[in-house]
Amino acid sequence: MDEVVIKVGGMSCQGCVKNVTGALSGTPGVGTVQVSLEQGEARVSYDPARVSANALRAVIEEAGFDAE
Ligand code: 9UX
Repeated sequence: MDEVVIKVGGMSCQGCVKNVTGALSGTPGVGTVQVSLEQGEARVSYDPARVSANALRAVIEEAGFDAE
């Protein structure tokens, strides 16, 4: 597993955190997901054979937030 920390813009409550977490967790190839409202970032472990860091950014954007 690789790990990436992606800056996430636009999260303003824990509901946003839950939405971002759910979008990432539901993506094939994703392992652990830790999203911090305070830090405004998502720490994601993923299998680089199945998904890329850029694809993870796209997932965050599709959920309605800004990614790095
Ligand atoms: Mo909170 Mo976030 O009510 O999209 S869920 S602002």
